[in-house]
Amino acid sequence: MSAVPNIHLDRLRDVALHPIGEKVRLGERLTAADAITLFRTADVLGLGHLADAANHAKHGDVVTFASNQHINPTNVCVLRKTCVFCGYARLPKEEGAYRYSLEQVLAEAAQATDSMTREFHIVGGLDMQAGLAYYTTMFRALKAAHPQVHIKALTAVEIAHIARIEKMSWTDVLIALREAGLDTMPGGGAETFSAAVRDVIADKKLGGADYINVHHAAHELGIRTNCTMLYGHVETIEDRVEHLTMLRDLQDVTGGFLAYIPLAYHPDDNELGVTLGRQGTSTTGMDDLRNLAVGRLFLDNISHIKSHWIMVSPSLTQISLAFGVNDIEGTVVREKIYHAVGATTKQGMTLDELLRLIRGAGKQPAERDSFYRILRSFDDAPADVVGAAA
Ligand code: V47
Ligand code: SF4
Repeated sequence: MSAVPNIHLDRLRDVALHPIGEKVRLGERLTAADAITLFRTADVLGLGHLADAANHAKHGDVVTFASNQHINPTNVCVLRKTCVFCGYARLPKEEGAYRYSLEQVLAEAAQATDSMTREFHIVGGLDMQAGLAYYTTMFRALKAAHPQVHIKALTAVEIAHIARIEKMSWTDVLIALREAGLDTMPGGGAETFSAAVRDVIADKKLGGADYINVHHAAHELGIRTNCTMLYGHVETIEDRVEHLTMLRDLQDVTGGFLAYIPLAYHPDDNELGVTLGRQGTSTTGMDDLRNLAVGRLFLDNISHIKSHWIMVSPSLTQISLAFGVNDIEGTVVREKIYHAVGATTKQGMTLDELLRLIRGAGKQPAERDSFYRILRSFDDAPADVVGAAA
């Protein structure tokens, strides 16, 4: 589906949104200045209308999810002291440090045998003891035990880490991982690309340009990836727009990004949250909606905008379905990274809960595979607008 966005200028209270609404209707690309206007406008419902119209023109009322299972094989990370926003990582001998053996990974993955899991989402720390062989062995064993399950694994930062410890190029690491079973890559590790922001929140981490370069190398090999932006910490609106511009520019060249997922910063149990005096104070609902809506409008070349209900809550995710979002994080099963930094949401959602959330927004749920192909639609039941069980 790709129709003309149905924009009603009279629904935009902020007149500064009118020329942007015209551009969206005509399918014209938004400028960085437009994105700044969208981030700053007080007319959040007007912004939502634009993002909803752009989304509806692409995807109609369909909202997708994948039946996935997160596996975080190691929380040991060499950047534990310098990624000050992270509450998940540990030094090797620190209390709470863990690194799964192959048997432990397989035991955790075994839940996929009797469930509807179709994707393993595997990310972890930059562990000196988890080199190329750790992951190739893991992926081969997972594929042998669960041949039907797609492996979405390792952020650009983890790929660069493996390349460094193995003294290999990024491309050679990616080729070896693909041979072992890697299908696609998640979008984590991007944080906010601005060098000034990285100096404060992650000064030793792979830089923004190199995050882009690793994804470029993956796309050139035909490995599709997701992309993210961590927001709600010390970044400015201009930093956000610079970040989105870098993602859009790479997508113009490769077309390799499947989805964009804005990640809301959680301030609990991490050094940055203490420094900023933000413990217990997450991003606001309006800012979460703005990030999703601007992603939909500015990233005109990335089809799928995903809301991560674990980070922003199922309720906000449901509302975001009227703000440009067409995909929501799936069943998950067990999540560690955000629950280490204050997420109070459940560790996973059942199929019935996901269906209820989507139908309650007046949308049509559909299960997708990792390449966003629809596997089954659930459009047989009426919209659950009054909140009865699905
Ligand atoms: O890169 C770490 C983030 C990311 C915090 O591609 C934090 O489908 C908030 O890769 N507050 C890793 N965020 C997670 C990841 C991911 C998640 C969901 C979907 C996809 C996908 C990928 O977690 C890290 C970092 O940006 N993170 N600490 C924190 N305190
Ligand atoms: Fe390590 Fe990633 Fe946490 Fe940084 S965000 S400390 S790289 S696990």
